[in-house]
Amino acid sequence: MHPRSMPVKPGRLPPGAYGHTRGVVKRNYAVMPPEGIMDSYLPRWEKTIVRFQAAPQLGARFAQALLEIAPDGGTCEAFGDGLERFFYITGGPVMLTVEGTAFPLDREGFAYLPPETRFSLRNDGPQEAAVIGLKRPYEPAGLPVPEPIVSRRSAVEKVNHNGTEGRTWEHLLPHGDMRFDMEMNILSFAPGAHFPDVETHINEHGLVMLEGQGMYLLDQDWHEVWQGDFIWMGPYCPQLFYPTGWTPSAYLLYKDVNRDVR
Ligand code: UGY
Ligand code: MN
Repeated sequence: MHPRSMPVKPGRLPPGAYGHTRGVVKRNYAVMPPEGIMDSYLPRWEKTIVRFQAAPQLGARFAQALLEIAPDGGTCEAFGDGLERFFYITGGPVMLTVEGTAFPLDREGFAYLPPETRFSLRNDGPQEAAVIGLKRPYEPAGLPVPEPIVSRRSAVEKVNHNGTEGRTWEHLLPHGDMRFDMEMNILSFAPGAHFPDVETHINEHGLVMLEGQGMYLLDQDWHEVWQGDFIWMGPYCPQLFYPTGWTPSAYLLYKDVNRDVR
């Protein structure tokens, strides 16, 4: 078969089209298609490929990675590092143990762990599991530290903040609760729905395309993005998304919130 007639995995270039990528890293944003994010291996993560999407080395103030956990792999992570964590399962099942209580989590399950939480995340199943893992230093605000949360996407209400047809938020963490210094939201767009304005804000974002595809304006540049892509948006990066195609689009979005500037 001629290489150009071979089936192409979505997001991949046809064989022979070497040296081309949709990936870009700029001062205040980055677009990373999954196939180009290289593998790391960490001491306390057994049988796990860690694909770092965001890290302080990029300019981000959080770290995010796609964790590909083989059967019988995972972590009993270190504590006492002052980091809060968020996990979102994109391919399960996995077993999350929080302070001695075990929670089986399947695709679209998620968890928030405040700093100093004792936990383990293991793949006890027969297939590879995939988990988006985010960590960052918790910023205290003179309020009680939040409790751990373990839940699933289907338990979260879809809200429409602006009364705009076809555009919804799922707030995976309690919205407006000042104990939290971060939000994790799923934003969904029916074909044709988009935000009215290009937004520019002090907060940064880590974004994973969960469904569909679309065009993202980042700073002055338009980028085509698909399911599986990662985007980092630094503070004050002008941004706008509109979906393309006939199916809904959705992305998981990290945002630092609820804290004053220093
Ligand atoms: O909440 C947000 O900042 C969101 N509207 N940003 C985004 O989707 N890029
Ligand atoms: Mn935004």
